Amino acid sequence: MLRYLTAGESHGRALVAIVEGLPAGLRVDEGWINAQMARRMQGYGRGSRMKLEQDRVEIVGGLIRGETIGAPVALWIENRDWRRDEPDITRPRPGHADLAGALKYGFDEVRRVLERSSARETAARVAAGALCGRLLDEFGVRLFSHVTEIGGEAIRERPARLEEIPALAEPSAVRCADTEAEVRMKAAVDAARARGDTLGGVFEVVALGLPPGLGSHVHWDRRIDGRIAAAVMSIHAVKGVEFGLGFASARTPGSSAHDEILHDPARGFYRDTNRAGGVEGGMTNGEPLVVRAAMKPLSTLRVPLRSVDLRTKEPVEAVVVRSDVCAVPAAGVVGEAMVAFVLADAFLEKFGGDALGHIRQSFDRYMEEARRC
Ligand code: EPS
Repeated sequence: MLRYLTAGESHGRALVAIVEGLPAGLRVDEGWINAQMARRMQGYGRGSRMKLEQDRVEIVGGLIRGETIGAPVALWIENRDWRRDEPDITRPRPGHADLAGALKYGFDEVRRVLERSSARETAARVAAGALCGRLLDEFGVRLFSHVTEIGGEAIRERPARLEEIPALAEPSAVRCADTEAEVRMKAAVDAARARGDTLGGVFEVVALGLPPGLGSHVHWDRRIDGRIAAAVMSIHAVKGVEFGLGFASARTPGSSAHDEILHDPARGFYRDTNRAGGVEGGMTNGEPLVVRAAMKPLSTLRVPLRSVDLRTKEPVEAVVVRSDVCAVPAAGVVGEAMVAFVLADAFLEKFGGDALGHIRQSFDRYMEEARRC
């Protein structure tokens, strides 16, 4: 079983992540992880914190001579904006964890909530997810993400082939593969900033090269789409998750909602469509995994909404702290990390997990059988 924990607060000493369950023999270099960390910091509309931080990972356990040893891998991310003590905050923001967190833990102020509930924590998730992506990369599985909507401005064009998306999306300031939509998205962010508002949007995560049969139909908690949905939904500000056609499948007749099965001796089983988004019956079906997430606009507004002071119970304006105008591009990178974690866990569940060589033998044997089916 693959698992990971994160710890650390937004303005504390550091963020840490521990990933337990990776096989021995996996080559890891900090450069691979730091490249993902840097991608998370980008994005038109990101806040000024990103100018302060470097978000570089230090691997402080679990590697010897650049290879995993089957032991937990410990990651350390310095917070350059480390503040020894910060004033209490008693004016909770609608939309964040502030009020629910204060009620849950019996706080009369929300500093002790927001420090941990901050999206800063996603830096640790990206570091952990990068290790999982490294494992998947060994077996030819490639993950990427792109933005399909910001503030109601949606893409109108998309490349005919999924594989073409990264080359178009990665250089984009909003990580969008449609250059015309990028202009509309950036204008929407500028307009939101000017009126002291924030914007959400939609990002899509794609995994190519997946074997069929990750997850299982036999029990509710083993269905890969349910596990991925939970992981993606756990990302800050995500309010909806869908696969393939997603919610549109509710309005599509069966004759146009499923992917007809074809076979070719060279390719084996394949489909000409992928409305299922790569998952059927709770298992990967060998087609690209396509999952999208709806992200709500960030909760800190320069023109704050109404709130109530936790101590005086007087009507007040919600607190205004440093924040982003839009973080959808960054959330896509976090989405990649969360999907990588679930897929790597399912991969180890199916192909074993002690040493990379053992996994490869099991994987190669299975793929040979699947081709002969
Ligand atoms: C973020 C770090 C945070 C925020 C932002 C994203 O740092 P700070 O609170 O010091 O500015 O900028 O978090 C939020 C917008 C939020 O609502 O939690 C990061 O590292 O991604």
